[in-house]
Amino acid sequence: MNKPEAKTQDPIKKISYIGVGANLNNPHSQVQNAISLLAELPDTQLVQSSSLYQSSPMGPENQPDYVNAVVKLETQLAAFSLLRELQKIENAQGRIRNSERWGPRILDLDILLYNDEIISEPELTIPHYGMRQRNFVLIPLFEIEPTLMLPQEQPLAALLDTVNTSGIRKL
Ligand code: A4P
Ligand code: MG
Repeated sequence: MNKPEAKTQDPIKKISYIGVGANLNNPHSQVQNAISLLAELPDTQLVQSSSLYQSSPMGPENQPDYVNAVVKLETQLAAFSLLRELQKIENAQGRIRNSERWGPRILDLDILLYNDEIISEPELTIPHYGMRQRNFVLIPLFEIEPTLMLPQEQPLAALLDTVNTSGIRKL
């Protein structure tokens, strides 16, 4: 009877999609570098990454355009551990947090989805609270996973139909 032991050694892998965004200090390289670092996370494999997209800023208009992408990970990290790993990458790339809502940033890494789990803590909300309304999330996500279903049987393709697809272009 070695089944339980085998399970401990091989915890179930979760699929998680990460939204990557940057609009300061050469955002194109910030995003590329972040994707390389995501590929090196412990107990995690990078399955696929989308193209990079240039998008006009959501929020204050007096800030540079963003570069956005979405990455698909397979991970054995718990959701909160994954969040901490993402924050380490943001900090390593020199992100300085200020209080301006939706203000410019060197790098933003958001957990969009984590399997089909729903988490509603202030520190971690999954699905990400803004993902259903943001073309710079939905378009790259659709590029890599066109048949994706969000929790509660919500098809990604149906969400994409509801957003404005102007102000974003593939790089
Ligand atoms: N947090 C809760 N849920 C999550 C999650 N699912 N993933 C908490 C990551 N973090 C999550 O995040 C603030 C807190 O959210 C964290 O401490 C974490 O515990 P933050 O990264 O420090 O702050 P933030 O990203 O500035 O806040 P916010 O409100 O998440 O910003 P948004 O909504 O991500 O907007 N325009 C374009 N075109 N492209 C962009 O990428 N990004 C923003 C940022 C604004 N405008 C943009 C873009
Ligand atoms: Mg964020």
